[in-house]
Amino acid sequence: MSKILARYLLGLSTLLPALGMAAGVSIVPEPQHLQLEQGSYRLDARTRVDAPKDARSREIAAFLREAIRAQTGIAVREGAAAHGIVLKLDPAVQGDEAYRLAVTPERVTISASTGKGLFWGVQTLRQLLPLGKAARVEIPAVHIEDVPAYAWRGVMLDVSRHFYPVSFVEKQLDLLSYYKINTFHWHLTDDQGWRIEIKRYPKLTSVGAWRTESDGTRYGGFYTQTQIREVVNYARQRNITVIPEIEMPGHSVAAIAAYPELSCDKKQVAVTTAWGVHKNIDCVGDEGTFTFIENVLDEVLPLFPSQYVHIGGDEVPKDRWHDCASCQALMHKQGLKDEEGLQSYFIKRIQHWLEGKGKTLVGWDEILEGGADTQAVIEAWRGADEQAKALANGNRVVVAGPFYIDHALDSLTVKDVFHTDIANDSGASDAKTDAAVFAAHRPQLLGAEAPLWSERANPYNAESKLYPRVLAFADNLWRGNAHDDAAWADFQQRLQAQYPRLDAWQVAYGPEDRAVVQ
Ligand code: TNX
Repeated sequence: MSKILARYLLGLSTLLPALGMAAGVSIVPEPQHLQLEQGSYRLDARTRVDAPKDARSREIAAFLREAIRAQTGIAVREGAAAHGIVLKLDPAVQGDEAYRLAVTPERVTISASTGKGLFWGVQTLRQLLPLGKAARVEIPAVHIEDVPAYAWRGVMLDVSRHFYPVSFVEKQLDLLSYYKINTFHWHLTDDQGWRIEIKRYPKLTSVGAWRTESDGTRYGGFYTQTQIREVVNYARQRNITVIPEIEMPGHSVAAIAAYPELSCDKKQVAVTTAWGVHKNIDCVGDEGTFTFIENVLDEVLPLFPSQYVHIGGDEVPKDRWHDCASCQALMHKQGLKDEEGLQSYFIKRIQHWLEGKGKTLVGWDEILEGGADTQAVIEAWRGADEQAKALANGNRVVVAGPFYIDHALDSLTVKDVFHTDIANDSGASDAKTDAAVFAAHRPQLLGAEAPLWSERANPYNAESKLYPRVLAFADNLWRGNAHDDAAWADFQQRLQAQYPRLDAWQVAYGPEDRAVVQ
């Protein structure tokens, strides 16, 4: 018996008695309502997939047909059939990402009011398909009504500290989408490398994308605009929005290495190989800095249809602004109290420019320093106090702090990720006050992101950090309120049943697959 098959059977044998479920019904993230019915639907070469005529529905139907072929070997064709799979746009299924999936012995029906819902219904159906090639397969009869608790379910990848090829990124998009993650935050620039082609500033990639390591080797890489478009489209097909992050005014050494005039002292520097926080930042006192950033963003925006644009804003040491005459002059002219005021001025200026282009700014929680405009979305990474501060200020919030999957597997366990309740954080310095703020501002909480920073991650070990924690993260955010021990026990069972699927895709997941199933 193959290792894959053995593990699959093991997964099922532990699953069945515990949940009283039919073979193969084990879904991550767990649907909000799942009812097992009698019998099963037989999928074979006679099966047809019927979809509405609009472009997105047809694209989703084609995706489903290809997924069935890849997983079972069965080639199902397009078209209506008495005994078929039907995708239906139905306004009665309420919720932007909501869907209904009904599998009966006669047919399979996926209904949703949007293409997003239809697509998630397809992803759930894929999890109901058994693994392995066969001329026909049985899909257990079920009735599922499903909708996510949080609208923003993201994973961030830092491609600056280490570079990841397009093939790696696309494989992750396949996996993230399979678990209904809908946001891919692409951290494209940082001190150690600029990774996106900007035609007007060719040195950003000819210089800024490369660094000389301590052993003398040249390390780097970047994505061309054509590649970026390809990835964004690949993600779109899979229900994932790509949010670009262009870091400013800090974490910009690679940009400064390419164009030293961006810095306050205008000195030539090299792309750094040192991790951490660097004092050499974009110069706020120089108008040329804003011209540069706007020109860069003018090329970035058309590549990303996303409503949101992330501008970083984290870890901005103010030393250089303190020592810079034009920065100090600007500070006095604007009537700003200190350098934090300058940071707030900088961020607000970029924000208003982005708003003029119809976009919404996202920044790390440091953009609250010196005062943030309430229209900005705050990504809270430093803890519950910052999360509370952002909520109380009136901003919408995405929580990242508890989900740093670059951290070691024993310091952030699968269980930690599963148990964290972003709407009721207990890690605050003044937990009581924060709890009240959290409760009062619940609608401003958009969701969360799991960031994979890459100082210690690279294409060879990243999957061991991402999986299986991303599955716990996806389950957490989709369900929203299942954090107790019974939910954890149930998740562990469902997780076991996912390993054969991850094996089939050759995912090099982390060692937590050895977790004991109680
Ligand atoms: C802090 S989180 C950073 C990153 C690092 C990370 C390492 C954040 C907004 N900034 O630049 O990669 O710590 O864990």
